[in-house]
Amino acid sequence: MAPVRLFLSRFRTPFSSMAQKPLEGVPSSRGLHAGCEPRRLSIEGNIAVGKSTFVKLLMKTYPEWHVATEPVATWQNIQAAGTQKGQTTQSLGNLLDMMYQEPARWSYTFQTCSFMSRLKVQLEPFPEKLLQSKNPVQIFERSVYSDRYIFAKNLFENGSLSDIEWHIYQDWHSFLLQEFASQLSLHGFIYLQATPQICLKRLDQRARKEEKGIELAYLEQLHGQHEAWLVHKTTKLHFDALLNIPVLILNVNDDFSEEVTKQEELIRKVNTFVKNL
Ligand code: UDP
Ligand code: D5M
Ligand code: MG
Repeated sequence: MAPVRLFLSRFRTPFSSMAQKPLEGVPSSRGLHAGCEPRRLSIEGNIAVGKSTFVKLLMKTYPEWHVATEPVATWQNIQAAGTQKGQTTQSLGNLLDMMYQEPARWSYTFQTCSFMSRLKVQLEPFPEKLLQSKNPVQIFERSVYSDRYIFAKNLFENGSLSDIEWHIYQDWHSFLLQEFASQLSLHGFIYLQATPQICLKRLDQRARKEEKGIELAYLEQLHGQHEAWLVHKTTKLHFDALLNIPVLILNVNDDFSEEVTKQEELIRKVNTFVKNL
């Protein structure tokens, strides 16, 4: 429990019909979409709000979409550089755990790692199935933007990143995103919104061992960051391309993991949102 308190110190288908042809009726020429350029969306939301569960629902409903899940397993098992295929891999440690145990020591390192892994995922060439698709859609679980405007910003504000770390972080983050701007563009965000209390309940239920010291106050901070960025739009952003990206806000306080009616309601909203991008 104790180490996570450091984070707080400075603060101050069921849809068989939908699964067949989910985007039927989409006009074939709508701006850049025009049936060829993939629409790229990121699913955003607090820890344990249900992003991975939601992504599974999307995969079931839209098997032709391409989904990139968050590389948590990579962070839990950092491999030594140069480990070749077929050789015994050398694990250097569980960086997710290290960050939660000693935030002031490992938060900056974690940011370099999470950013690099997200950047690589977002830069990967479009998979063949997407190129073949009439209405291609690519989904990411979080993005290089939530890394900065949710986590890194929050870690700075709660004292886990020093002034100099935050400065250096922002410098390379801005530089790299400008360099790769054309390949990183997103067309929409889907924000899964729930109270921090619901997230804590789901976090306890998931019981990921690295997260057992997370307290409600940390989820409240992250909730505030999401609301400021995606709802109230008060977060200062540094990329023009981010300013006008549409945001679909889905309230997921009610359980949707088993509830077919709730799932149908969410998918209907996603369908309308994607059609209009
Ligand atoms: N979960 C739930 N009801 C929901 C959504 C999720 O009980 O409506 C559970 C899910 O089964 C998991 C936990 O909440 O045990 C966290 O969900 P997930 O891993 O999808 O959250 P993420 O961290 O990816 O947002
Ligand atoms: O997020 C996976 C876990 O990783 C969760 O404990 C939050 C943490 N995470 C993800 N990105 C970051 C950054 N950039 N900094 C700090 N912590 C991060 P989940 O919500 O469970 O899918
Ligand atoms: Mg997840």
